[in-house]
Amino acid sequence: MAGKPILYTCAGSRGLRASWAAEEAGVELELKLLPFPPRVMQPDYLELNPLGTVPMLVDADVHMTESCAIAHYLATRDGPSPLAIAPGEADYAAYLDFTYHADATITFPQTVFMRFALFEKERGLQEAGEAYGRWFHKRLVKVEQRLAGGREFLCADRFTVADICVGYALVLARAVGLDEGVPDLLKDYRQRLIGREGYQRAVEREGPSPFTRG
Ligand SMILES: N[C@@H](CCC(=O)N[C@@H](CS)C(=O)NCC(=O)O)C(=O)O
Repeated sequence: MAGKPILYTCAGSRGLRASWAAEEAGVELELKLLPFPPRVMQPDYLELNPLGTVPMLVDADVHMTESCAIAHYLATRDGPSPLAIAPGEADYAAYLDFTYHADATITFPQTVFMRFALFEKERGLQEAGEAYGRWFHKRLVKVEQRLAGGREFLCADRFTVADICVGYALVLARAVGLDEGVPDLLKDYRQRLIGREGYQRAVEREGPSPFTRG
């Protein structure tokens, strides 16, 4: 495919799943860093992405707005990659399941926590926000059980996009004050992930962010 894919993102947002996957896969991205939240701070972005959310990937006529899907796309854009698990390979179904699980089930309660317990306290819904924080902790059980038998990574005994997608949620948990309820096993797993050069390059490229500081 001609030209570099363009990633519209805010430093440390869920777009990090995409920029991290690109670093791991060796895909060169053009990074367009927007102020947060772009819907307010950069209203002309709504012409490109009416949702106003980040990340958004533009790759020729490809337009994508889901961080986990973008991470998978970038990992496989230039051909099969060990970062993804192909149909027919062992753990294919688990790979899909954990990749989708990362945002739909784990990051979802984190974002409600952030909105009501941190960013919009004036709405008086702080208690509801805190309840979502506790719900996030409960929802870590599936990843915890998966790793409990001594697995280093979630699927196929190797690092994949599923680890990137779940790993981002654990990075976010630490940054926004949700780390107390994160089991030690998952903190160790996070350490393994963020020690990777691909993660460090992606964070460095995106620059400082309240969503990734430890
Ligand atoms: N499911 C989408 C959610 C995207 C999303 O909500 N991103 C947040 C940043 S992490 C955002 O853009 N928030 C600002 C807003 O909603 O205006 C994904 O995984 O990419």
